[in-house]
Amino acid sequence: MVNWNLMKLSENLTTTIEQMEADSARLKEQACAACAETWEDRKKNQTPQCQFGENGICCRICSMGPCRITPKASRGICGADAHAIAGRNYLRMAAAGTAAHSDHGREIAHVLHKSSRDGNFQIRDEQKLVALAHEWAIPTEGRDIYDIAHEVAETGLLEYGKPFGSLRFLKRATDERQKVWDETGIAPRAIDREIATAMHMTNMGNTADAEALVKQSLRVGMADGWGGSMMGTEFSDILFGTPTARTTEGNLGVLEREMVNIVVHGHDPAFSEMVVVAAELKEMTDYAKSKGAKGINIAGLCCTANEVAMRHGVRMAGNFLQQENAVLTGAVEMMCVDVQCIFPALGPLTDCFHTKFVTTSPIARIPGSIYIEFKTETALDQAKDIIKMAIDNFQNRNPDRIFIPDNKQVANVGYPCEQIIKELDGVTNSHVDALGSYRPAIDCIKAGVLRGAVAIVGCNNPKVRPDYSHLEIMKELIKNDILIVATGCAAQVATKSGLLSKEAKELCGSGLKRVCELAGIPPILHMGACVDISRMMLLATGIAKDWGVDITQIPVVGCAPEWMSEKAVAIANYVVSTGLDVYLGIEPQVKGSSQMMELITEGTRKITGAGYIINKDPHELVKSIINGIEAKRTALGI
Ligand code: XCC
Ligand code: SF4
Repeated sequence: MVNWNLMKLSENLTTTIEQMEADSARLKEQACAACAETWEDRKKNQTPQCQFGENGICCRICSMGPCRITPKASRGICGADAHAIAGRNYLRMAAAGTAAHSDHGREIAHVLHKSSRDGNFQIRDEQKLVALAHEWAIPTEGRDIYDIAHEVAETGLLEYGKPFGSLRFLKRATDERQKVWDETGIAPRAIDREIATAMHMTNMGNTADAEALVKQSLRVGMADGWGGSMMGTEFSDILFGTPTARTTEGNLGVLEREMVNIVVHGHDPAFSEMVVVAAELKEMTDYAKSKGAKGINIAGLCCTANEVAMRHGVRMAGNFLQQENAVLTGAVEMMCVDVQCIFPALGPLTDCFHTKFVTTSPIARIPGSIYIEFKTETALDQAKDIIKMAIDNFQNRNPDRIFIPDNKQVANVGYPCEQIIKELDGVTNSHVDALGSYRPAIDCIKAGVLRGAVAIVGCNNPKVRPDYSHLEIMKELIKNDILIVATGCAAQVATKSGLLSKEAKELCGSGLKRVCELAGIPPILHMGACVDISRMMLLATGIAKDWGVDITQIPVVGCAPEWMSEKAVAIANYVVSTGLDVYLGIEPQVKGSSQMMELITEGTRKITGAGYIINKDPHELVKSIINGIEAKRTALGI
């Protein structure tokens, strides 16, 4: 376990957006000095952006096209109208997002299937494994734990392609939800089946009905949230341990001038876990010292950061739009990536610096990188080789080209459902029966001490002022006694600003502040990576069950202020399917179709009881979130 000398909280409780931007501006000078371009340059070159794409009304599904909808051409050559085209594009985004998350889940399932007592990957959470085996009616009595693990993994893998039935995890939902999913026909079958169906439906000459396309978007999203993502989370916990609360730090200030800096970036924890383990070996630190460094500093980026922070306390260098900044410090010996959210720009960018760029997955092959295909059987040795390569690169730093911003903040991370329940036990002693339930939180909500909870998730996006929307919304919500759970790059914004520290309670309304004090938690609970939004679905389900009301009734909603990835479209669809409203700060690319806009904001309410609320202005958006939560409270009579 990493044991950092954690910094004292800065005088100002939070690192402001202006301070973050000042760091970026200074790093931009580093880029200029190295003749390197960054996303800011490319964004300029892409402006103004194509309005056909922006509005979702360009179709290139067949080679009669591309067809674009204009005032003089209301239909493509085949006759598809704006609604069909925007709807098909939207469904394809949801399907691609589901494919990404679910394939990540599948990779972890394969790692679990290869786990062994004397191999590279072992079982760290036997309890969770056995519980899942029971849930899936897999025998455990008198069996070796690895036999159980392999059967659980195989059963999980079959969820991807089984010919009959719906997904096993759906049974975890409330009875009310299961009924809704069955009756409306959005209960997902095999995961791959839903992705294939989405691709088939959107193939030339198939579905042109926007409502049917939206319905399949919900269904394929469900295959992600209650399928592939949930499996990714469960199996990662079994293999690497269910995260627990721990203290770490975040922002570029975690990079160390005197140490070999290795940044792990991407999503799949199987690989980054190995790098973290290998970096702690004495032979590795000795080797680093022999090369003049004080040691090895592993830092995370994007969701990989969340994964290793929650399980090891590894410090977080930042989120999505900060990936180039990490290289621009001139102090990163190696950027080591697995899958998803990796800028191809890292190839040419690392060429301008001494940084070695290592890709490890056949899913993410990027020109300008050193490709070392990660294999379960040889994982630890490969991790050691990679770390040695980084250490050897330490001497190639250009001391005149190093700038590491000072800014970093303390972050309390690691709040999966299990941990949240544990912390809640501290809130009230009045309930003898409160142990192991969400009832203390429900009581706080009923009493009005907490008004509700918001799950803030997703990326940052140059379509808006990056990180600003996140920050404004987070600050306003906690001020209004609304607890936040966060994942992905949203959680990293909270990290960078200091909002994940326990001292951030000072920025809360009096109710939330009291809850934070009693439970010893920060006002924003870090639940992990993007796949861990499945944890949030279980959290909302648990609250609804303990409350005894429908999930659509509880004052809990989702919010993605700056989303950009197709994965976010899949997520938004399963959150809505689960019965929770989703507040978006970036418009889905369907504006060219009035039907699609109506369907995603209102139409889905008739199917799942929830929908999107979209507003690009963060101050307006947060107002509507608060109003939405208060409306749910009023409807419940609290
Ligand atoms: Fe990627 Fe997951 Fe988005 Fe961040 S938040 S930019 S998807 S790393 Ni999920
Ligand atoms: Fe044009 Fe229809 Fe082909 Fe799309 S499917 S490119 S609208 S002809």
